[in-house]
Amino acid sequence: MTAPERPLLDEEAIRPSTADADTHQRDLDALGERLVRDGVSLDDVLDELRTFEVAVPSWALGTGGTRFGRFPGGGEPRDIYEKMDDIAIIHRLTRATPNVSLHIPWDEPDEPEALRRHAADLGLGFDAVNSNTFQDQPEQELSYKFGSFCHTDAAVREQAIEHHLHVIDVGRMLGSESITVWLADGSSYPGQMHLRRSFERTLDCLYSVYDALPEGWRLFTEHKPYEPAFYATVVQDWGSSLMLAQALGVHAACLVDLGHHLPNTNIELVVARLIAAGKLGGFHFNDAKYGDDDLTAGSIKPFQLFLVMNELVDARREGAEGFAPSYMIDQSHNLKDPIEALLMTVDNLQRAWAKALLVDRDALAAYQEENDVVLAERTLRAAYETDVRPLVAEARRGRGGALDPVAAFRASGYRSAATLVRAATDYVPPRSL
Ligand code: LRH
Ligand code: MN
Repeated sequence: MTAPERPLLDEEAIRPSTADADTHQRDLDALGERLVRDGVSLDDVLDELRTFEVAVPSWALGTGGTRFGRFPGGGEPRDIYEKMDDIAIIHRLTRATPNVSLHIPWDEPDEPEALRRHAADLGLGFDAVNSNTFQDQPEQELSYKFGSFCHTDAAVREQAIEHHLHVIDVGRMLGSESITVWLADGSSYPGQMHLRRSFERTLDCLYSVYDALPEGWRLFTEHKPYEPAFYATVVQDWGSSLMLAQALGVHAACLVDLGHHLPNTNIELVVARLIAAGKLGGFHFNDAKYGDDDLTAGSIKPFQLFLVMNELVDARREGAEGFAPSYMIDQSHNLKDPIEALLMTVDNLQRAWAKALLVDRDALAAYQEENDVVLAERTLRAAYETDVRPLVAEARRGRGGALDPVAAFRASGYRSAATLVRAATDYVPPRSL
């Protein structure tokens, strides 16, 4: 397949004006002085900040929608190759998104090897691949209406296992080393499904997938309280996910989607528990006000995002056993330009991570030991209330990225170029949406 003409990013747009560069340097120097006063080395924080990388989901580059409507913008990617082009722009501007998380069959490549080469040309690789037994595909024999791994019909369970083995196969050809299993399986009415048998059948099927994992691969189980099941979801909460990961074995771990928690759930505590169990496999970063809203990470509850990052930096600093989470985004962009939304997301994640790096952990530990509630809280807040924008901008600039990715993207005219190149033919949504 010949790669179609591609919209290019005007490199000039990334270079900051002299005025912007001067302002940035002044802000950075001022913050640097403040950090030195607190005994923090700017360079050490910058080095640690530059280690933060997050994978972009292949399903978030086109306009998302709800059952009520979808309002596509112009110049949207028409296939997985154009999605990779757009993700390369996000990585060019943020220097923090070198990997893509692919959803199958939504973005299944006809030729995995060709896609792997295209990605490599763009400096991109692949993080976890995602299975899909929450929709029936046109050529599919048996329906997942009443579930997949939890289904009472062994033939349906077998079909779902086959799908997961196929997803692993595609992932292996792309160079991925993990699979995320989110199951929509559940019931919407009391009595509809046996609550223990359905879980046992699910675990039984996962054993078959686990046993098929290639060398070095990991399997992530993703919990979710409801939707599309509205009474009981088989993998409803972190406890159910942990039971599965512990039963499966060392190569299984739990994935935390921030939007998959009932209101007022203390998500940072869930993260701390999974770290303690050595079973924190990774994240789907996003934000939510009510349900699984898939909004821009840090846009609704930035303090909660900081508290989650605080648990991660704390575990990382301590060298917690088996701590190697995969950071991935999972969002749906109904209103914002998908690239701009993802640029904002990466910036918000980098900021939350930077603030967590600034927590004076020795002081905090001492106040916690002494049960000095006020000074313990103030120590955490001091880091959260630090304006880390110059730090995050410098981390990007130091790796050739943009000081302000959204502003650079707008100035680049990439979207209007894409609209022309992609011939205004509306984005062909995955057959399922
Ligand atoms: C389920 C979920 C899951 C993906 C899907 C796109 O709500 O979070 O991670 O498969 O969104
Ligand atoms: Mn998710």
